[in-house]
Amino acid sequence: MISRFKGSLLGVAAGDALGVPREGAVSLGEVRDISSRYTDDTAMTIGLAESLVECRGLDEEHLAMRFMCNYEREPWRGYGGGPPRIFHLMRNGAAWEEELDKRLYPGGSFGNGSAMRVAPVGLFYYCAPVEELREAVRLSSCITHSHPLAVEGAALEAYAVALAVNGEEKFLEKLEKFVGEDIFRSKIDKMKELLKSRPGKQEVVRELGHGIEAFNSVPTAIFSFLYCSSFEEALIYAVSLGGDADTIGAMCGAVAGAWWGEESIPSRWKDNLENRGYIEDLAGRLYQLVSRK
Ligand code: F2R
Ligand code: MG
Ligand code: MG
Repeated sequence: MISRFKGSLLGVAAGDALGVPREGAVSLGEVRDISSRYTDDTAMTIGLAESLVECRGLDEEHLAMRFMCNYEREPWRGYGGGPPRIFHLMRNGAAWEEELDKRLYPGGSFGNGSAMRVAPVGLFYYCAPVEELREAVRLSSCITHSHPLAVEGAALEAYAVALAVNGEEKFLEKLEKFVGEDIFRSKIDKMKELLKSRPGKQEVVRELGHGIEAFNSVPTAIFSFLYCSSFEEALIYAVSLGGDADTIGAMCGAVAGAWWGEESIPSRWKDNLENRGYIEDLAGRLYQLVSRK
């Protein structure tokens, strides 16, 4: 179990760093080695794990402050457009509870920023009732992403991590029962069709998307995990789809690492991962907390 926890958080960092050179790419080329630092995906995942560990559960106020302080310490991590503006508003006195993303986007943000960081919630609630997991995801998302489609994307990703930690054989069936929003349900239907064939990458991108929106990237990351048969293959495949490659890589890595465990991550990747020891330590502390519950 501890290997699955470590695999998931290291998986986020590995997919993120592997995908960085391909972020924004329209071609379908491959990257096989990590040569970059991790970005906002991993930085925010670390913030969420730190807050869960320090508060022994989800405390939105603590989490909002941790996200803001971590951003202020490392603003150069390649954050999306919305979160830095929200953190500036907070620093200038705006209340984090006010769903500040609604000041930036109509109805709030449906970017994938709350799904890319959500793995620690999936780990922490891996054996809790699904409604508890869903509520914790909602609280963690709304600080920066209150749009229902962002919350649903983050919930789907967190649940996928929880199913993977459990080594759930009926993974896709359970995901199908869990999903609430139509756009994600239709992507899961497409995913099932694609898994029956050997689709080209262009077709996968056309059907599932590879964009910055939660609904155009969370299903793609989960598909990449389901389509491949090892951690390494899944991550190389996920980032080869281009588009929001670091984030699709990070979200695929969270699930693949939880499924295949830390040992499945190639050492040539682990050895090159920035802050590997700290990320592993956080995963270990999260595991200790959960195993004492
Ligand atoms: N920002 C990036 N990559 C850009 C390149 C970075 C560069 N390499 C550098 O070094 O600086 N990556 C990161 O951002 C993504 C996560 O973004 P997040 O946190 O969701 O941001 P935001 O601003 O909330 O939403 C992203 C875009 O989604 C569209 N959008 C959201 N809600 C919308 C709405 N209601 N209506 C219309 N559009 C909406 C907008 O285009 C937002 O800009 C990850 O890829 C991460 O890696
Ligand atoms: Mg990023
Ligand atoms: Mg990205």
